[in-house]
Amino acid sequence: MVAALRPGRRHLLAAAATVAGALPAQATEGLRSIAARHGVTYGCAVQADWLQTDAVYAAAIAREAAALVPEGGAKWWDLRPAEGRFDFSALDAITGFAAKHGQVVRGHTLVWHAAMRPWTEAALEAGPARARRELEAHLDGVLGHAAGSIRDWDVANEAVADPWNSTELLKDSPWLRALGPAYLDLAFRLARARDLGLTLTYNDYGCEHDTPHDAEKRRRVLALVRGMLDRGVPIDAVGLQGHLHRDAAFSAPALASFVRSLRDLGLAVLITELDVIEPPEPSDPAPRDAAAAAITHAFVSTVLEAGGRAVLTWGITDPYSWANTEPAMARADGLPGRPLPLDAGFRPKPMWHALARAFAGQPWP
Ligand code: 9MR
Repeated sequence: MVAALRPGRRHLLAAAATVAGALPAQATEGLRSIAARHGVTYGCAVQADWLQTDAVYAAAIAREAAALVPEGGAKWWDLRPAEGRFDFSALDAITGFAAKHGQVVRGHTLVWHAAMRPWTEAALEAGPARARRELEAHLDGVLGHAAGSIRDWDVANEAVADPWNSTELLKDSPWLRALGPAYLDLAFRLARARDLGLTLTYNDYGCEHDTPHDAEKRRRVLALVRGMLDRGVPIDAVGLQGHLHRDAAFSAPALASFVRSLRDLGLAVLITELDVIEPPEPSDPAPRDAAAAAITHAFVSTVLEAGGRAVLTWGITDPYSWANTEPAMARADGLPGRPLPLDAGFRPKPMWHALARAFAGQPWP
C-alpha cells in the first residue's frame, strides 16, 4: 500500500495530464489568500521529495499555502542520520521553495519521543550528561542553520501522557528517561537562549474532542504549560494537532474554553496538523466528505473564534496523507481515506470549502 500511494508514477502521470493549466476553475484562488483576507494564516505539511518531483503537487502547495511545515525533514531521523552529522537537504528544499513562493515555514520538531535513529536512542541511554550534550549540539546545529528561514519551532511534540494508558503527566520517552521531567523546561530554555526571537511552541494531539480522554488530555496540557510558565520557562504557543476523528463527539464550548484558558496564559494557539480520520463506513464518498467538512468547520471555527490565528493541515491532497500511506491507518474496507482539503485529482473537496467558510467566519450549511 505504501508503495502504491507514495509519490511517483501515479502523480507524475497526473502532473503530465493537468499541469498545462487544467486545474479546476474553483481552485484558482487558494486558501492562503482567502485566509489572509480574514487575518488567518493557512498552511500545510509538505514533503521535500514531492515538491521536487510532482509539479501538480508543487503548484497546489504554492497556490494554497502561506505556511509550510516539514512532515519529515526537520525530525531527528532526517536531520541526524549518523552521529556527528547533520543533513539539511530536505529542510533546505522546503525552506527554498517557501522563499520562492512567499511562504513562512514552521519547524517540527526539536524534541519528540519518536523518529530518532538507533544511534540517537543509544546516546540518550548513555546518561544525562551525554543526552544534554546531544540536545545542545542539535539546537546549535539546527536553530543556527535555520535561523534565517524558520522563526517558529515545535520545541516539544506529544510529551503529555495519553489518559487511556497512563495516569502520569508526561509520556514515557527516551528524553524523559535520560533527563527526567525537567527535560521540557531545559529544551525550551536552551532554545530561547540560542535565539531570543523564536516563537517556541508546544504541540500535541488528543485535545480536540468531547470525550473523557480528550478532556483529561486538555487538563494535562494546561497543567504542563501552566507549570512551565510558573517556573519562568519561555513558551509562546500551543499547537493543537487536530487529527480529528470524524464521528467522535465534538463540543464547541469545551474546546473554546480550553483555547481561551491557553490564551489567558498569554499563549498563542494554532492548529498544526489538521486532517480527518474516518471510520470504515460508509463507502460512498459524498456522505464521508460532508461529515469531514462539517467537523472541520466546527473545529476550525471554534479555535478561530476563541483567538487562534493559524491553521495548518497535515498535507494537502488525500493520496499523500499519512492516513493513506501508513498501513496501520488503512480503513478496514480497503478504500482510500479522504482526510484532506484536495482530492486525488487536486480538486477542492467539501473540506476545502469548509475551511474557506471558517476562515471567513461564515456558517457551514
Ligand atoms: O505524517 C508523518 C509520517 O509521514 C511520518 O512517518 C511519521 C514519523 O515521523 O510522522 C508523521 O507525522 C506525525 C507528526 O510528526 C506528529 N503528529 C502525528 C503525525 C502523524 O503520525
